[in-house]
Amino acid sequence: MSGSSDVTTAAALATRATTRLRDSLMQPELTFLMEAHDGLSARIAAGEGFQALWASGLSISTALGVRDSNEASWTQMLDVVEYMAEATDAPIVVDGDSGHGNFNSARRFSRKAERVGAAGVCFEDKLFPKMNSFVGSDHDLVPAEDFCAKIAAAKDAQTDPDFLVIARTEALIAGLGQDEALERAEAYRKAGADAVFIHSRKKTFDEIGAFAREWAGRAPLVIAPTTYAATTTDEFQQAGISAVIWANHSMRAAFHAIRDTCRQILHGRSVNGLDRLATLPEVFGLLDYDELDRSERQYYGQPAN
Ligand code: SPV
Ligand code: MG
Repeated sequence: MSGSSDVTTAAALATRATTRLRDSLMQPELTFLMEAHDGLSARIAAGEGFQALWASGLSISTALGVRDSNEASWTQMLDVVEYMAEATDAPIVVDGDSGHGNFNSARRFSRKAERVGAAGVCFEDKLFPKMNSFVGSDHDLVPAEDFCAKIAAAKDAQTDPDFLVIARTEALIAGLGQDEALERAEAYRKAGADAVFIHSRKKTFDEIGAFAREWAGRAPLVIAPTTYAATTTDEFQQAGISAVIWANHSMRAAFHAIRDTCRQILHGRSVNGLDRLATLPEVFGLLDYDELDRSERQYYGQPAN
């Protein structure tokens, strides 16, 4: 890395994570938020260069071995987010589900998310307990006014002016159509949402593309192309999308990697050939074990071993 890019990186990191995320969403290039579900996946994603992270409800729940239906409590979710925030400087948007109750639970969640180091929260307009958007057909929404109260309360609760509150409408997931989705998104924008997350479980980008055309840039638009994965990011950019959440990809990658390793050890009776395993020096490097040595020398004045 050159001297001048060192300076650029240091200057970028000196800016608060909240400000970096807000600035990133406001400029015309796509922002990528990579899913992370613990400190390790957060370190890996940020280390690879993702600008921001998505603390996914689905992936954190899955990593905890529970279902994405508010089986983990909101404090359990934020305990994980705290490890993620300690592990990286990358801005983190926390999946706040439907706010874990009423306006008061939503604002308490949001305030606590900010305290543990998140750069923003995202709430969705489903009932509590919510069910993951890709499971079954039971996706009833709360009345738009109730959800507006959660957004307004969360905005009032933030202390950092750049902290983001993202409103997610599940109107398309619930089969309520474009008009309802647009009406809700507009109401949430007026209630103070900094950005709108429009979700779909269609296999093509069509319904999101149609929404984006009508929305016409009223506020930054966020998507999670889990099912319409064949669409290119250029198409998202041309449609005026601001941010793309790769919502569950680390968790799904880990799922197969862990399972295949278990199978090979159990049935192959050997770890030979498992060359995709991380080496321990790689692991120690990522977690900066050397820093302990350096600090020990600094504080005790002893030579390193
Ligand atoms: C999550 O990652 O938990 C999300 C996105 O909410 S999705 O699972 O696509 O609904
Ligand atoms: Mg979720």
